[in-house]
Amino acid sequence: MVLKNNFWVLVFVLLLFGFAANFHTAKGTPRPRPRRILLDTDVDTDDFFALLYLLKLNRSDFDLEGVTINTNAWSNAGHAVNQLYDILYMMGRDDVAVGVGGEGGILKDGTILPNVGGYLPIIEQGVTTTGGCRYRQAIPVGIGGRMDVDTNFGIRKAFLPQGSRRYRPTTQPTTQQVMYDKISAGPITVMAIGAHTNLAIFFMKYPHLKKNVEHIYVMGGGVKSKNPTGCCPKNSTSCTRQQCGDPGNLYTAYTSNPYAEFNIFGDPFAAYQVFHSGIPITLIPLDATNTIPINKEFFDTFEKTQNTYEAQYTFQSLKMARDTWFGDQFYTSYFMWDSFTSGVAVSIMSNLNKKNGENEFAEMEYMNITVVTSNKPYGISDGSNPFFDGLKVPKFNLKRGGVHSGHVQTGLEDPFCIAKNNGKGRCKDGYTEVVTGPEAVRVLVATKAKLNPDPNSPLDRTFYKSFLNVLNAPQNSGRFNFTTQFPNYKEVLYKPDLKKRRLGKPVVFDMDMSAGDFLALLYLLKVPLEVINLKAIIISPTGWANAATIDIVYDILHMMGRDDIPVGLGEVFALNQSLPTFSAVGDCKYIKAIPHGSGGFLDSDTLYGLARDLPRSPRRYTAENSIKYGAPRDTDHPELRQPLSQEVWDSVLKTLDPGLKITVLTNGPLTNLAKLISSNKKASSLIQHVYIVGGHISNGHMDKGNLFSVPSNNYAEFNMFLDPLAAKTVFESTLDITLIPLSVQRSVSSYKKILKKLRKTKTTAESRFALRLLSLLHLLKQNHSRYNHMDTFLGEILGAVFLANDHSQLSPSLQVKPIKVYAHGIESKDGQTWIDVKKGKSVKILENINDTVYYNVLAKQLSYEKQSAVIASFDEQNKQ
Ligand SMILES: [Ca+2]
Ligand SMILES: [Ca+2]
Repeated sequence: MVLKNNFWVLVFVLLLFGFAANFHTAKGTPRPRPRRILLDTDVDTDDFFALLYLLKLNRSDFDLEGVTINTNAWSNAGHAVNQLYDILYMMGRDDVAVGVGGEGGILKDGTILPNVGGYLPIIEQGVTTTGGCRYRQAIPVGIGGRMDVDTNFGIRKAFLPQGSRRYRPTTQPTTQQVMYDKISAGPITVMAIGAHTNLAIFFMKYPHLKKNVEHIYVMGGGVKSKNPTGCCPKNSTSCTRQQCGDPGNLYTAYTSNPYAEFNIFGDPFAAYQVFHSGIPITLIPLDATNTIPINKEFFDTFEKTQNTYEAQYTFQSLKMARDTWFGDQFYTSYFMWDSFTSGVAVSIMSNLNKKNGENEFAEMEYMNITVVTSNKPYGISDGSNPFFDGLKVPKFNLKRGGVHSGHVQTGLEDPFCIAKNNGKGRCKDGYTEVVTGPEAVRVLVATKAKLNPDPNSPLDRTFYKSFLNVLNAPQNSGRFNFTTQFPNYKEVLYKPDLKKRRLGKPVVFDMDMSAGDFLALLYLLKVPLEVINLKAIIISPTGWANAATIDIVYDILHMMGRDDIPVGLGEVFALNQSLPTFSAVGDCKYIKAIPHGSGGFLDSDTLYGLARDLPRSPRRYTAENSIKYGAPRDTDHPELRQPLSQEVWDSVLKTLDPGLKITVLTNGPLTNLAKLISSNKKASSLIQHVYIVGGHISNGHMDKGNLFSVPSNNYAEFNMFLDPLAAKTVFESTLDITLIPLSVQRSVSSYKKILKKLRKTKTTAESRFALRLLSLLHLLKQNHSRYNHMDTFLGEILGAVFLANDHSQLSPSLQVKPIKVYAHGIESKDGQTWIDVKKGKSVKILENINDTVYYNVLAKQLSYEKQSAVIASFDEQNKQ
C-alpha cells in the first residue's frame, strides 16, 4: 500500500512538474527563480532612467539586488550615492544594497588589496584614492557636466524624498563588498552602464567568482557606428564638422580620439578585462543607441503621460537636459543609452528560449571584437604607460610587446594622438574594435533599435513605448516625492531686516567648502551684524569639494536665516588649467592631490554625512539659465539661475556704500580673487584688506607643509598648491594682505580643547551642529589613518575668528615680511611660499595667538543666543 501510495504521489508530482514546465514553456520562459541583477552605474541622468525601469519590473521575474557606483565618470561619489539612496527610498526599495568607494589600492607589484574604491582607472590606481585623471578629464567638470549630474540640474533636491539611508563615513558599504556579497551568493546578471573599473577589479581579485556571473550587459563602445551629431548641413560654409561620422562620442576629445565612447574610455584596461573575462557579454554600443534619440515625438508623448513620481522625475530631468542643451540638436543628439540597454537586457532575459539574443527592442548580431587599451607600435617605452615604464616586471605580468604595451593616451591633446600631417585624431584607446585572431572575443552586439510596427503610433521605436508604459505603470511605483513626503515643508526665504541696523564692515567670504570652511561660515554668521556685514559668499570649487556642494552653503544660510546673502559659483579650474580650445574640460594637475575617498571629496561633498541633517533651503544650485547670460535659450525659470562668482563680486562692488571698502577672507585656493583683480582693475582699490588662510613659511627643513598626498612637495600648503598661479597673482598685487599660515593654524587645531569648551558652554542649534561635526572629525582622526589630516580643517577656522575680533583680546603677534609664491608648474615646488627680501611682497603674517582665548572666543560666539538659527535641522523644518 505504502508503495502504491507513493507511486501515485510520484505520478502526481511528475504530472504537476510536467504541467508547470509546459505552462512556462508555453509562455516563453521557464523561470524557477527571479533573475538576480547587479547594476554598476556612474549615476548620470540616463543611468537612473535605466535604474527606474529595472525597479518597475515584476520582482518575481527580475530582482535588482545591488547597485554599485562607478566613481570615475560622470558623477562624484558623495552626490551620486545620496541621490541613489533617495531614488531607492522613493521606490520603496531600501532593501537594495548600495556600494560606493573603498580605501583599498593596488600595490606596485600588481597585488590588488580588498576594497579598491574605483575612483581611478586601473592604470592610475596606487595605494590611495588620489591619482591622475588621464581619461576622466574628457568629462566636463562644471555646469553642463558633473555639476549638473551631481545635482540632477537642481531637480534632485526639489523632487526626491529623503529616507534614512545616506552616506556615513566608515560604515558605508564599499563597492567591492557589495559586489562580493551579491556575486558570491549565486548566479547573477550584471549590467554595466558606466566605466568598467569596479567590475574589472572584482574579476582580477576574485577570478573564481566569475562563474557566478551568468551574463554581463554592457552599454558602451562604438563598433561600426558613425556618430550622427556634429555634422554640417550641405553647402554650409560657416559650420565646422565635429564628431560627424566618428565611431566614438568623445565630444571633448574627438580631435585626439575619434574612436572611443565615454564608458569604455573611462577605463579601457578595465573594459578589456571585462570583455576578456570569459563571461558571456551582450554589448549595446553607440551603433544601437544612435538609432534611438529622444526625438520630439517621444518627448511630447512623454510630456502628456506622467502618471507616477518616477515618470515625473524622469521627464523633468529630460526636459532640463533639453532646455539647457548647448546646441539646437537635442532631439538628434541626446540618446537613450543606459535606459535602452536596460530594456534590451530585460527583453533578452525574458526570451531566453529564442536564439541569438532575439528581443523586442534591438536587432542583434554576433561580432568579434576587443577593447583597445594602447596604441601601436606595441612594446615601446615613451613614458605614457605606467604598466610597463620603469618596471622590471610589467604590472599584472602583462606581456611586453603585447596589446597593452603601446602608447597609452595621456590627455585630451596628447600630441601622439594627433597625426602630424592632417591633424586628425588617431588614438584608439577605448575603441571596441572588430578584430580577428587570438584577441577577438565573440560578443552579441545590438546594432539598431527596432521600429514600432504600428504605423499610427507617434512612437516609432518599440522601446519608446515600453519605456513610457513601464515608467507609468501603477505597479511598483514611487510612494511619494519631496512635497508629498513633507507636506509641512515651506518654501520660504528668511532674511533679517537690515534697514534699521548699523552694519559693520562689509565682508566677502571666499571658500572651497572644506569642513572647516563651513564652521568658519557659521562663525561669521554669529558675529554681530554691527561688527561684520557678510555681503556675499564666493565658492571656489578648485579645492576640497565639488561644485555641487554649493547646496550645503545655501542650507547653512537658510538655517541661520540669511537667505539674503548671495552665493557666487567660481571657476571649476585653477588658472590656466582648463583646455584653451575647450574650456569645459581640463587636466587635474593640482586638484588630483585631494583624495577622492575618505577624508577627501566623498566626505566634503556630504559634509561627513551630516549635510542631510541641515534644513533644506529653497535656494539651491539649478541649471535654470537665460539668454541674457549666454545660454542658448531661456529655461522655464531663468530668474533662478545660479550666479557666478564674478557677477556676485561685481554686484557687491557696485552696491557698496560710498566710502566703504570690502574686507575679504579666503579659506581656499585663490582662484576667484586672482580672477577678480586681473579682470577688474578697480577691484583692488575697493578692497580694504584680504585675510588669506593658507600658505606655509617653513622654518627649516623639518618644518613641512601639509601636502600629504604629494610626497615630492614638502613645503607647500594646500590652498596655495591647488592654484599656485592664482596665489602668485594675488601675492604680486597691490592688495593689503594678512596671511594666516599653517604654523599659526596648527597652534589652534586641538580637537580636545575646542570640544571641551563647546561641551561646557550653553548650546544653540549651530553650536550643537559644530560640536557634532568636530566630534566626528576628531573620532575619525583617532581611528582611521585616512583621516590623519583632520587638524587642517580645524585650523582653518582661525581666519574668521581673527578677522572678526578685537585683536587685543587674542594677543596676536604679527610680523611684516616679504613673501613670494612659487608657480612655475613644477609639482615638487608649486605653491611654496618663502621670504624674499629683494623681490617679495610685504605681507602681514599672523605668527602667534593666545590659543586659550581663541578656543573660548570660538565656543562662546557659536553659543551666543543672538543671530541664532531660525530652523535647527531638517527634522525640525518638517515637523507639524
Ligand atoms: Ca552611465
Ligand atoms: Ca578651505
